Amino acid sequence: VSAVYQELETMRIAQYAVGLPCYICGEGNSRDEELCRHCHAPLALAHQAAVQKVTPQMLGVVGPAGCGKTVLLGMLLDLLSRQADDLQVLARGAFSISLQQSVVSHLARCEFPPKTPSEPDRWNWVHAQVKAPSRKGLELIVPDMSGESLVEEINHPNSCPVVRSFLEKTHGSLMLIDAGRLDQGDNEPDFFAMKVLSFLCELHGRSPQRKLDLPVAMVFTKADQCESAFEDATQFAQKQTPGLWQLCQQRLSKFRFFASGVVGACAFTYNRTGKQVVPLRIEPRGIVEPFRWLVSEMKPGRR
Ligand SMILES: Nc1nc2c(ncn2[C@@H]2O[C@H](COP(=O)(O)OP(=O)(O)O)[C@@H](O)[C@H]2O)c(=O)[nH]1
Ligand SMILES: [Mg+2]
Ligand SMILES: [Zn+2]
Repeated sequence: VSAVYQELETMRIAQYAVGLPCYICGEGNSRDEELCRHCHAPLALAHQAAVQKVTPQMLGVVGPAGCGKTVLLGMLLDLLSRQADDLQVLARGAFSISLQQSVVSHLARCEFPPKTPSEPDRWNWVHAQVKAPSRKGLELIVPDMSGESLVEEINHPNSCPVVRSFLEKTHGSLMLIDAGRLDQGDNEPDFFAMKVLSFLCELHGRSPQRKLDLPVAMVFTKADQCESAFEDATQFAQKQTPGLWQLCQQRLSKFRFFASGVVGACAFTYNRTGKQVVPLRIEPRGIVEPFRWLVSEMKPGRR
């Protein structure tokens, strides 16, 4: 005969009564928890929001695995936290620095950062204050989500609830599209972007007849591999992502195309795990522009 020990449910209910609602999914948590037990978002977000006057807004960074979300986001934060420019970000909480630190330290060693884990409890989240001439007192929450989780949630609703809870609350989105793949004749990035855009419209309760007013910056990443995206991102979109281009016209009222790249040159090495890409020169281009546009388009205090 084996004994079964079971936690008393009433204990949990007692904890909820004095507990902390998660800032992302709204579920109750005990105060000493670090991550939300329902969606794995850091509870520090809720602690910080509770003592702040300004309600933070959510910015979604979406795209399939490997399209360059982690690198772009880390680089963006690094550029904006150092520059004495009119646009600046200030990390709130130590956890908000991890992403930037990981990306920058890997690039400095001529490596790309490792793949983002698909488990939400291992993602990096950023909570930052943004100083911009176009917006006073903007606080942003940005998770570095994994592409796999986004696909999972789109294909199997509620399999990764944090993706849904978060994207429902977004005030703006950065949609990343791999220009390197498009340039090689692969149309998968076009299909993926269309799928994500339709998902965003559904989440924000838009029927096909009504346009979504959420600003979406479409960024062609790895444009260092195809200069034509840098020359004219809009023309590149019309030519290389005709499906997405059409859908944007029909479903969005605020969108713009951009191109970005973080490296000047790459080399390739081969080892046990296969082909490795080695960044040779770090030359960020077009990283800040999409963000600057989004910040100026995001309306204060909506949703
Ligand atoms: N040439 C080039 N390659 C990039 C760039 N950004 C990312 N990559 C490549 O794309 C891979 C995936 O990037 P990552 O940011 O981890 O993608 P994520 O899965 O969307 O977060 C990296 O390991 C690099 O090989 C870029 O700006 N230029
Ligand atoms: Mg990633
Ligand atoms: Zn939660």
